[in-house]
Amino acid sequence: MKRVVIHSNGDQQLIYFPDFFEKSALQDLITSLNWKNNKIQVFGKIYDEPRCTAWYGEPYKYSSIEWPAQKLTPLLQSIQRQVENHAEFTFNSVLANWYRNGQDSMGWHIDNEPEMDQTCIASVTFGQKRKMCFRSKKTKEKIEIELLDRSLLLMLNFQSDWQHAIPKSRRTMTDRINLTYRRII
Ligand SMILES: O=C(O)CCC(=O)C(=O)O
Ligand SMILES: [Mn+2]
Repeated sequence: MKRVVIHSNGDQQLIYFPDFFEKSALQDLITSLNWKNNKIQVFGKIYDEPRCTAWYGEPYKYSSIEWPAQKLTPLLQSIQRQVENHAEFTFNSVLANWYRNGQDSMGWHIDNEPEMDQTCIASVTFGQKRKMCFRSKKTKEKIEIELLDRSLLLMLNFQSDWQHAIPKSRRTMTDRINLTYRRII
């Protein structure tokens, strides 16, 4: 299997597998997950979050959104097992993100909530390829990668200095589903 080291600095690593899954699970995930388009508050104003999301696993809270415990679906469990075999790490939760078009996006952030194990976050892509951007707060270094259909990106100890984002695009784009497997402690 093709394995690309995008960034490596001690135990801080970004490892990309462009062709990780044989088959795309895009349509099955669109139809089987419990999608929500949440409202978010930015500087006191309420907006629709620019994507749909679904959380499975341990109960979890981020920004103003509270997710109750919800058992992973059989499809989410089967994808998790394939990822765990490669990552040599076990996960107990997954955030699913559905970008419906080029206007759906995710702003700059770090997945550094205290209850999240930051050793390994595994990010799976099905569907439309999208650009993912990283920037280091310390060195101002930037990394851009194109996340392809059926790919896996492992972020190892990558949540302290580096922020990441999925920018909007003016190109015509169709559905992309991202699954980020995490371990909540
Ligand atoms: O859609 C992606 O690839 C990134 C998702 C992400 O950063 C997150 O869910 O925290
Ligand atoms: Mn993230």
